[in-house]
Amino acid sequence: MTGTRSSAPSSPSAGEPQGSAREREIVEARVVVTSPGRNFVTLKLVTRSGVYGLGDATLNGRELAVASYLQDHVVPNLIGRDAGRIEDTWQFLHRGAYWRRGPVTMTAIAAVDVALWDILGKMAGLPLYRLLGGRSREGALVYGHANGRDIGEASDAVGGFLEQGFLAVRAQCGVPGVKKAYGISSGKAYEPAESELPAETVWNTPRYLETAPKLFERLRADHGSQVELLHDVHHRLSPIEAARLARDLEPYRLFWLEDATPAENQQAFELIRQHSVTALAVGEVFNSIWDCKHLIERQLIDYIRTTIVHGGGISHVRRLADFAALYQVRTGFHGATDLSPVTMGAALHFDTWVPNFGIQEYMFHSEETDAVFPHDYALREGRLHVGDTPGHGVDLDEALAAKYPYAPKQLPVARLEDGSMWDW
Ligand code: CS2
Ligand code: MG
Repeated sequence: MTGTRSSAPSSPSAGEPQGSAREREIVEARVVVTSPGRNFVTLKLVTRSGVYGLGDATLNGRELAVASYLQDHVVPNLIGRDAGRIEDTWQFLHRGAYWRRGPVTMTAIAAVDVALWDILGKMAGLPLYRLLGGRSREGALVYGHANGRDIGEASDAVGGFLEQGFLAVRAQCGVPGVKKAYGISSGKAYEPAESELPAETVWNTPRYLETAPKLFERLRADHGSQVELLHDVHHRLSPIEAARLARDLEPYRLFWLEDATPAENQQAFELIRQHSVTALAVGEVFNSIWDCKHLIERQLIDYIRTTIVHGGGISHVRRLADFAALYQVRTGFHGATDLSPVTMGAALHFDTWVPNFGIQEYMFHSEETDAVFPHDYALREGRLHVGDTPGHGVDLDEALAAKYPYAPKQLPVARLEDGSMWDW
């Protein structure tokens, strides 16, 4: 899918300063959908000078909705624009669309924003973190995903991460009587969007509330007090159940308890806070500062998870992070495998700069994905390090990408044992 201006990219004319308005003109925009193991949508913006930028536009299970939003409604507005007007383009796509916010819109805006920051970095010859204000730390602390069908298997999986040098690990385990518990998959790598139509799973809150504290009791007994442990409830509890779990987990000193209850009702977190001092993280499904304004202002959470791709890009997430800093809320960006290496690269530059950094989620992409998106970030001793390639440091091999056609896949759904729909 492409949009072009009749004149193709050409070399800058003699005498024009590097990065002039003419050189910065966007002359081509391509939306690339590829499935190297899983679906990814990428936006490529090309300037007259030939410098290009890449932005991730992947929304798991709704990929083509964002691809169409970009192709049909955004790309025609980009051709002929000055790639250097990052803020104005953001405001144009957000304010100017009239229909604001929402995951599809904000993911599309993020793709444009990140591609423009990438172009700025490449034209300036600077890595993205330097454009943002420079390095605040040497590397970004990351957490890996340890899963097991039962507590013993989950503990072994945590041990495996510690052997690889991880300092922080998220742990999930099967729940007796629950088929296909969240976080546990049949294959080796965890990948929830497994089938063309959503897989049906069955949820049982009482069994889960019994199991989760036992998992963490065992993990502390097996692995000691030094490792940072995290856990994701994946939005399944009511506020009072979430409060009970947060209190029951207190002895095991979690780094965070994530998405303990759905957060559309931001006030719900007041109840959890009244009952426990377990640190709370929320926000991977948010896409705007307005989704978490109350949570942050009232200091109801400790970590905000909204990351670049679903939160309107660097320009918006930077505002969110600055706002969160006023309340000592730190970042803990979403980083599951359904966010492409382009998002991971951009997020890591952000993590390298942002003063109120907490942690970064990191799951290994498949070899096929890594080959389609060559990048220069690297894991060393439990931290991810960005390189000094100008821009965000992640590229797209379009010839290889073309070999992996889109394959429709949706996320699972959950029901209670009586058949009622529940939050997955
Ligand atoms: C999860 C994700 O990483 C997480 O914390 O909540 O695995 C989430 O289920 C997927 O990103 C959904 O696409
Ligand atoms: Mg999560």
